[in-house]
Amino acid sequence: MTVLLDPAQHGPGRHHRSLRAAAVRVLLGNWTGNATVPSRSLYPHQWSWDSAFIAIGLRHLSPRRAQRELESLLSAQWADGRVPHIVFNPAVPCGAYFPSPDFWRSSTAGRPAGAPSAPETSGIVQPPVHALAAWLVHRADPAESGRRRFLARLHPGLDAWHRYLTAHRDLGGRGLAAIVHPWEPGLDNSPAWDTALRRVPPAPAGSFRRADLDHSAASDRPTDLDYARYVRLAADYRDAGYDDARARFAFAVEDPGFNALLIASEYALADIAEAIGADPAPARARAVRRTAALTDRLWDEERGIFTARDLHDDRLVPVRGVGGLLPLMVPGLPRRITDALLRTAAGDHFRLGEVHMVPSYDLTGPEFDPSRYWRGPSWFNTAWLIHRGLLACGAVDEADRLREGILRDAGATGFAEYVDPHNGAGRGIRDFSWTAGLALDLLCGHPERAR
Ligand code: 9WN
Repeated sequence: MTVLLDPAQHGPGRHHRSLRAAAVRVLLGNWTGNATVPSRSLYPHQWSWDSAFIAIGLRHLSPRRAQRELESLLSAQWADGRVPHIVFNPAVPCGAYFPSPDFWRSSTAGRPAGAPSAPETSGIVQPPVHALAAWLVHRADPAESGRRRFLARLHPGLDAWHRYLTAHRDLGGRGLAAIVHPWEPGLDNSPAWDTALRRVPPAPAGSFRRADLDHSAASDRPTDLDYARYVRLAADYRDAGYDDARARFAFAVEDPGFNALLIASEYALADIAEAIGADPAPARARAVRRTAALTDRLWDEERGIFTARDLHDDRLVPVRGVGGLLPLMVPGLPRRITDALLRTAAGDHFRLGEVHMVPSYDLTGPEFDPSRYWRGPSWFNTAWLIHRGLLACGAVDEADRLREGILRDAGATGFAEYVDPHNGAGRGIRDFSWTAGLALDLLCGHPERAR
């Protein structure tokens, strides 16, 4: 049963205690014995960046379980280094989620690219937040981590993952990782992908059946036309054997959010390397090079935000999305850029501090919709990332206000998937795992905040 909490009735101290208990209940309820599903109904398998955020929350509950969350994800890693965006649970009926394992066919179509023979997985990826998560999990209990040789065991896989993105996904040849499907940045139907997606011929209507609408309101989800294009892109990649050199990508975009998270994770990977006595220099060098490429390629001076670059015409996409604020987390950006980002966050397009959390898309943009998925609603994971970014930039008051807002919205909506930025009404499904995990993390404080 979803529990709704109102701080006005309980007072902040009691509210936080009840919120903590409720968040723990969600995480325990969504644990499958090996990993955590984002949602028992809508997303009944393991998702890549969800598991990273969930582990960040689980570390306060059980560092051991947080380690297993990441270990189980990496045990499905492909031999070419990619970490698939979904790891399917064979015990769940095939039709429970679409696209299902028999659509992706990883163990056969993906075999030449190094997919494991089991479990079945998808063939695309999601943002590489895993090294950051692994480092935070380690820091929660270094003794337990050391006993289980957690970092030493995870390091080769994380390193291979970053090398895959560097070697296979630099489709523009300028030092940034490209996404080849709107599901890859995790911000699936952001208006930032609209122009690139319009070039993709949709899969025929009736050639697939959406399972998402069994669990969520159609007005909160992507349209059928978007879905038909997602299906076409994934099927084309599959039919090219998920081979990045062979595939002809109808959709290829350099996304600032994806690359900012990769940079943050490269620094975490360097910390991990140092902790286990390996060489931190390669990861650090990659982070520095990628930061320069991010600024050269994706900084939009006129808009005061990072924007995506469409590799089909090599032009910046003139859309302000929350992914463009995520570089606030990137160490070493010029102060002039972080100051401009802070102004943009506080200005009319995102109204940080005035609306609920951080809208996924420009509040004044022509496509803004307060309910539909990534086209306006505020999400908890991007708010958590921006909270870290604000702290890193020294905007402590703004960070503290955002933290309080995240906790209020999480409790008031029963850990909704996302919320209407204007009135905080919950949208999508409830008891969503990363909402619970990241709320728990903010409630427990950051052991690394002192760094
Ligand atoms: C497709 C699991 C995932 C998140 C994504 C979010 C949504 C899937 C879907 O759910 O995407 O990957 O079916 O809509 O957009 O960020 O990882 O929670």
